[in-house]
Amino acid sequence: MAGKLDGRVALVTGAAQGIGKAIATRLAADGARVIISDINEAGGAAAAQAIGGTAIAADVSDPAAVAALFKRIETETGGVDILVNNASIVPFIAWDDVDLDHWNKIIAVNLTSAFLVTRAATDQMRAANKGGRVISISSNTFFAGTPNMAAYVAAKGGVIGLTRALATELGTYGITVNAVTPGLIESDGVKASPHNQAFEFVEMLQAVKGKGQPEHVADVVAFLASDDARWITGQTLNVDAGMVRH
Ligand code: NAD
Ligand code: 4PL
Repeated sequence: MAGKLDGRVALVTGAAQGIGKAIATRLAADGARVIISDINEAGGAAAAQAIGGTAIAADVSDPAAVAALFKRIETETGGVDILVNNASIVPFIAWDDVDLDHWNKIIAVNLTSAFLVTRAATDQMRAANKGGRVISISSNTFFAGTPNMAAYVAAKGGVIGLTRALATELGTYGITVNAVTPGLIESDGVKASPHNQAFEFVEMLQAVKGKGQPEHVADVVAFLASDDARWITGQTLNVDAGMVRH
């Protein structure tokens, strides 16, 4: 059956588990050739095998690792068409414990990584001269000002800023650049963290009730990756069952 993403090469960072894995699964179901890149080499390999994709392990906050990743993508696929910036550390840390080491680490993994990977991906897209899609996973904590994640919220705001700026500079090459802001999602990472205790409170604020699932985000990312979304760029699509309005 013809898929909406047939013939497209999609890179999803941090896709060994959680929301990234659901995005990789959905893009593969739509026909894309999916590359999973995660710092967790074994987890990335298992996730890729499950969807008939390719795993290329990389720490996306490391410039040398990102350069090596894109060299391999170039030789193995001819270049990426769809980039999903998803890799992240999702901290739960009180402001009193936020020191410079924590700040630098969170900014590196949640914001600088998006710069490094988008830098390389958009160079590759323009060299191939066939347009492309950049979709970055931000967070509705940027709108809500959620506590216990100050550096994370700052980084996620940075991702929205990068999205807005790049849309203008890359639109002329047929590349759209958008962000998605999920609310609380029951991912592998969240299940293993104190955020797992917040579902009751968050559900109270949601217009539509229920526990956010990775697939709720993956379905929206698949839309933004598709031709149906060709007239959408520079936007931030909020995916949180109506918890916040922006
Ligand atoms: P998760 O912790 O379940 O998975 C994150 C993945 O990123 C892991 O596989 C991890 O190994 C990988 N990763 C971490 N550091 C990396 C690095 N330096 N290089 C490469 N890979 C790295 O997280 P999740 O909840 O699925 O979150 C996915 C995305 O969704 C993140 O961008 C997160 O900020 C965002 N988000 C999550 C929620 C939520 O409630 N779960 C809400 C809003 C936004
Ligand atoms: C509403 O991005 O969006 C907790 C943890 N609660 O990471 C998030 C909400 C978390 C969120 C997030």
